[in-house]
Amino acid sequence: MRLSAQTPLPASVRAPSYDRTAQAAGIVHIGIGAFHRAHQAVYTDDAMGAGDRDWGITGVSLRSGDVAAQLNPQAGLYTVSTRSAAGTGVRLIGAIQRVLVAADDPQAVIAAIAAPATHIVSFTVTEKGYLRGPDGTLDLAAAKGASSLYRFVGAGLAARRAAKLPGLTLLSCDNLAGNGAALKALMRQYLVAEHRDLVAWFDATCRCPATMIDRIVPATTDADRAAVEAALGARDEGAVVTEGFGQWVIEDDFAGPRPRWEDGGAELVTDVAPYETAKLRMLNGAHSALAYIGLGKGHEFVHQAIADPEIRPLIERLMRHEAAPTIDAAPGQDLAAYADALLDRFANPALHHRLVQIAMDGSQKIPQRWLETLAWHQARGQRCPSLEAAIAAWVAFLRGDHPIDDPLADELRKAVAGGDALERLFGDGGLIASEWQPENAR
Ligand code: CS2
Repeated sequence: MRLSAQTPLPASVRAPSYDRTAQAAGIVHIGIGAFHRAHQAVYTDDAMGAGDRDWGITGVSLRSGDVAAQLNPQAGLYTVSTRSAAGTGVRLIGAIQRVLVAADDPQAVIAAIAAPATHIVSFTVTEKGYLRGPDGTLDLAAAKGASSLYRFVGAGLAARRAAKLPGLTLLSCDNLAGNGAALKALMRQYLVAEHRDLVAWFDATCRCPATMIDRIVPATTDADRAAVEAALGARDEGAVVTEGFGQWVIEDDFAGPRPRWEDGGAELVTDVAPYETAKLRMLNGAHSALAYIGLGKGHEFVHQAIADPEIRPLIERLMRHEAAPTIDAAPGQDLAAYADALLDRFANPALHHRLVQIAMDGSQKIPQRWLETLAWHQARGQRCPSLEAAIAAWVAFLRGDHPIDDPLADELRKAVAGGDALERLFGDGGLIASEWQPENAR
């Protein structure tokens, strides 16, 4: 039997405490993958559970119909399982109302963005979804393509302005450095090219706050769905599995109303940068290093790689001695304690987080995870042995006899074929624009 609003739930499973059918949709979320369902949707469910109203989420997949097929027959309902050594908790989330597939029904997506009840359009489209060229500016040809977020947001904003509706908050929840400013600059570049008449209105009425988003969410497996079915007594095709920990730090700069996400534990601050930089360089930097070094040594999961006595000291050094010194900590932000907590999270034996999941899209992730740290130290005449080992492991991974999941896969394969791989990847005019110059790291 498929999960539905009528499914009798076991007492151990917490369900939404609010009337789902009485909520307007205040949020359109583009990129409705597992991360969003385990993160922002849970904070939004908490806000509505605490009495805030009309923050239902209209999910959008730009291309694939998979999530729509998982969630729509379940009226948007799905479970989040939190797993730790102590056991598993299961909770039913009601914040998502429906899922649209932009490739099948583009007008419905534009109409959702242009709806009067919508105040926020948020994004988890992964690094490559921002369609940046090598210099970080918008790849305009790609942005005009059928599955570009910019097309839908541009058309939705045009419809709002025509209808004299207020502007929107565009909320990037991806692991880009300065994600709010980055989205704003890219969106603006698109509008200048395609909707010039909207630019002044966009500047005056829309906002793009920065966010630091954090929760480890492995891809759901068939075994995970079977475990949820056993616990629930119903089949949940949209189930997601995650850790107990979650963190969301948001720049408090919204165009209009926003959910009381602080009711779910989100932190609203004036400057996200110290949190975002620490997260990208320490957590994500360590993750990518664990992926390439761990795969090179035959490991499959993060918890196995961090338990390897040859890898763990290298990861500790990366976080504590290479990444942490580059970060201007906020008052009260304790980077040593942060590194301790990250090591515990990586070691979580109940979370089967595949290293290959983290290894994908290296060309899009490595600049903000490793290269900024390397450049910081290089400017001070210092080396980073752990990050240099991670770079060597990435090159070895790219040379390996397996498919490379990366938008630059072909170019990367060519770049690493010869003896000057580092130069062709990171040097002047290399594939990956970088302040870090590899000349002394060969
Ligand atoms: C990971 C992230 O796949 C990856 O690249 O490093 O998805 C990571 O799990 C999240 O950013 C944690 O918040």
